Amino acid sequence: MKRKILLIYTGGTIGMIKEYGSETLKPFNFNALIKHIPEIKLIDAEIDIHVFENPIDSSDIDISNWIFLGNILENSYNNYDGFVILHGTDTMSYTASMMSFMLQGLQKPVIFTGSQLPIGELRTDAKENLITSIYYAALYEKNSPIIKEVCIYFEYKLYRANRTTKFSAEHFDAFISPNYHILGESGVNLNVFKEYLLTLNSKKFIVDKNINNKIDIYTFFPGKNSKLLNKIIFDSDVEGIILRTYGSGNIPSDKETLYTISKAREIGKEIVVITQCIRGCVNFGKYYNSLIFKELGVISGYDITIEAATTKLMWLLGKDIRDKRLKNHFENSYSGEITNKK
Ligand code: ASN
Repeated sequence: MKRKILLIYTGGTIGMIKEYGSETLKPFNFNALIKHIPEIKLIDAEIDIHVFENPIDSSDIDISNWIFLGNILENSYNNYDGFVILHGTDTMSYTASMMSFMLQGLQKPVIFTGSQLPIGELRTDAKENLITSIYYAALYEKNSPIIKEVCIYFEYKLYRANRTTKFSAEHFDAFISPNYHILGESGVNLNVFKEYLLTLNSKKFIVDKNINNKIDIYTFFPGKNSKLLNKIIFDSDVEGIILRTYGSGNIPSDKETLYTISKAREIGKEIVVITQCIRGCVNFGKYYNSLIFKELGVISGYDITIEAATTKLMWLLGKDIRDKRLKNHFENSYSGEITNKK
């Protein structure tokens, strides 16, 4: 049976060309570029294409694009067996993570992909990424989809989207999944590692589009002026702050920093602690320098990526979840984004 796939083109290098007389890449009409992949017609699937009216470099992605994408998926969900979303690599992990939260009760494959070289270039990685993504989106067994979650497919690997981070601006292998096993690998065969996939949840499919972007990220570094933390907490309307701490959740133990964090909790500012390390996990109280978070009952991001942490916080705040409930919702997995080690 031929599977129906919706291919959504948002922009990114995959569909860019160099402007005449310049070396700068800009988004181009994708319908014209798709002609470069005649192979697409040979795939045993029915493919419809939805092209964003104004394709963008993914550094221009914002909340309105996420809501727009959510609307497309909401309106077309019942008419397709799988979805492939072409997106720039720069912020792909953010958009794909946000979709993994917005698309609650998802029971079909949603595969993000893109490329490091435009589709029109001889050495492009776009063809393989696009064609194999379509295959993964059309992968069914006994009339039921094998993948029921949001993934990124890139350079022969299938990842859980909300576990990825863009790792290289140079290599074709642009993404890594530092704290979770890959979900599949394509070689001669199209492999899926079923034991790592999300298992079916019984919730009804809904697209939950409420997002609150009153958040910020604060990165610690040795020598930083501790008054800056004070400023971001007291002189702004941010409701949630993600602290990018050292190692397993450690911060400087000077009076000003500790006072600011306690005061922030007192006035209801939400704090999420993640680590600057690519791999590993936050562990409050392992060292004296993270004890304050344990004492104040601050939210631990455990092994979450910065992309999943920011999108998850925006999404949970958008649902008006606060305080203890926020801690509980953040620290537990919605779509496989976090390993709560408690
Ligand atoms: N700047 C591009 C983008 O994110 C990079 C890419 O797609 N490889 O849209």
